[in-house]
Amino acid sequence: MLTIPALPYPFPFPLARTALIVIDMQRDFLEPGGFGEALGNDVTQLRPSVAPTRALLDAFRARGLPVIHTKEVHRPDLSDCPPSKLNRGGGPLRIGDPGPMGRILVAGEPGSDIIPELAPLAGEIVIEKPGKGAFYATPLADALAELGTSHLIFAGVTTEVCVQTTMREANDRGFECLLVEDATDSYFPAFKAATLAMIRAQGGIVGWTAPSAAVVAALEGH
Ligand code: C5J
Repeated sequence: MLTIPALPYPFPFPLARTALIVIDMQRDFLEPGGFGEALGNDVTQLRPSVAPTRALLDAFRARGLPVIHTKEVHRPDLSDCPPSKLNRGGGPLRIGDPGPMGRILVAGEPGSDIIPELAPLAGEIVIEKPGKGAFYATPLADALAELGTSHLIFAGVTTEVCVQTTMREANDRGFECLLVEDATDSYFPAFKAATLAMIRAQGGIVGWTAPSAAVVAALEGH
C-alpha cells in the first residue's frame, strides 16, 4: 500500500488497483460557445484545473496506470436526453442546438471533444455519459471490474455537478475515492469549496481530498 497525505486523514491505496478518472474536461464546458457558457457561466473559472490535471495524467501514464476519461454527451437524435434535462436552463442555446463548436453537448461534435491539452491517448478508456454521474447508463462499472480497480483518483469539472455525482455513485459501489483539490473546478468557487468540505466531512463520508502535488509525490519512485 502507498499513502497520500490527504484530508480528513491519509489515503492508503494499492497502486495496481488504482485508476485516474478525469471527468468531462470538454470544450463544451471549458471554452466559449459551448454548453457551460450557454447556461450563463464564465468558462474561464474552469481553467486553473487544467495544468494540475495534466500533471496527474503525466504521472499515471508514465507508470502505465489506468486512465479513464468521461464525456457528457447525447446521441444526435437526443433520444438519451430526457425533456427534464433538455428544457432546463432557459438560455439562448439548448442541448442539440447549433453553436460555434457544433451542436451543443452532442456526441461527435467539436464541442464534445476533450480539450487538446488533456486529450485521451490511444488505448485510454473514454466513457460517454448522458447524465451527470458516469455510472448511469454507461459501461463504466464493467470497465473498472475488468481493470480490477478498487481505488479512484478524481479530477475534472464541474466539482459539484458531474465530479461529485460520480464520486457519490462510486462510493455506493464500494470504491475508495480521492478528489484532487486543484485538478477540479466549478463555475462557482464557493460551490467548489463547499463540495470539498462536504466530501471530507464526517470522517470522509464521501472520500478524501488532496492536492495534485501530494498525489504525484506519492507515486514517485513507483
Ligand atoms: C454540468 C458537468 N455542469 N460536467 N456538467 O452540467 O459538471
